[in-house]
Amino acid sequence: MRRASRREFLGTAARLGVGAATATVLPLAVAGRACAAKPRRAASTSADVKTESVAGDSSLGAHGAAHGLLYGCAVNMNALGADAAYAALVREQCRIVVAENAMKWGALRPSAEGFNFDQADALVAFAEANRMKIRGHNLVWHQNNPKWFDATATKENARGLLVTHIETVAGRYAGRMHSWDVVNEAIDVAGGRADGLRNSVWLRLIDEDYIELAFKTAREADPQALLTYNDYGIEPETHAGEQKREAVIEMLRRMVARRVPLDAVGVQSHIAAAVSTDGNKSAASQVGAGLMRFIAAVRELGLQVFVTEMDVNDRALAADEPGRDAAVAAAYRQYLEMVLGDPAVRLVLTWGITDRYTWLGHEDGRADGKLERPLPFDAEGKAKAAFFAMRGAFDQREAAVSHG
Ligand code: 9MR
Repeated sequence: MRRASRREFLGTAARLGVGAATATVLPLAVAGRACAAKPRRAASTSADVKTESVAGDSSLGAHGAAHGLLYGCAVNMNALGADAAYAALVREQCRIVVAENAMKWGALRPSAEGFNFDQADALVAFAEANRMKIRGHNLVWHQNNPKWFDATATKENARGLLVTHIETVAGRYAGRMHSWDVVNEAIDVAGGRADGLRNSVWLRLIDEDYIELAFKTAREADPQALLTYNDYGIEPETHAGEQKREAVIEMLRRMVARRVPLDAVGVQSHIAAAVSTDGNKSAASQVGAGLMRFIAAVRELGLQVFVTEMDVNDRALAADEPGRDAAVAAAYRQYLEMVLGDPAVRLVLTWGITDRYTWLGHEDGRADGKLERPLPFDAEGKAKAAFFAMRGAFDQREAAVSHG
């Protein structure tokens, strides 16, 4: 393809919502062993790339599949029902979907006795109509439990509540789910327990074997779904990150030793882009060798690794959009090139797909009040530099890894 002139490039970049500054990518500091051997490429280098279609064979889903990866995103069910362009974008890009909220207790359990499957069923129907796989998120969590739960759950009835919930929910979709996050975010080292387990409502009411009970019940309810332990904070190359990785891997080892039915570990991957004023500092939450050691340890336990909730928050960056988009794209590329270097990683989901519906900013957003730009598509549904960075990272996954 003929290289576009700069003028053409700028025009195309503007149409696609990609800033011209994507041509200059911030140098990145972090190099895990897996990516150190690979030639570095800019997050989005060629103007020609920007003129390509992003649909069909050019989508994230198609490029992932060509390299042994499933790509998909978390779906906002209110948007799916109300915004046709959003639904079309999810359909165009994703080979797998997960409900951002619709399969949590808070959505499914209006009362202690009752279930409301309206939104969850709608997602399953959407996915099946479009031949997408479906991930369930989640069966057991310390957050998003309904109000009646706090008033009703006791040490006497907690096991029954947990088992009934899992049997009913996982049982309803049995045979149709790619995977289930059975237990979400059970480790909290700061809580001070020797085993690092979070002092959650489930731990308090049942004790630490709630985890085993949940996985066993899920396996019985849906023997085909890949059962997953999902957590955040595993990524950073910090002391807290290392402590979290150690506590999670120790818990996984105990589970495997006790033959708890477990197939995969979800590394949520909510990372941050950061300012790189000195040319080599603080990009991408300082991810690196610690995370790669963790992934290798999970692989050695015979488990798969899923990137389950990726996004790149831009709240530390100055306001200008091209600069933010370039830094976010660089973080995606660096992170994905690194983790996709390990053959245990089979699945990449972003937590949303367009900036329009990102969860980021609801709590501690940008100080300047501007919308964050953490996802591959902007609020108008145009592919950003992050899209091309992701696709480039998928394409760089080595043949030996993707077919191994
Ligand atoms: O994005 C989700 C947001 O809309 C909900 O209000 C919140 C509480 O249920 O959960 C968010 O999703 C979280 C996910 O379920 C677990 N990992 C962290 C995600 C972001 O907070």
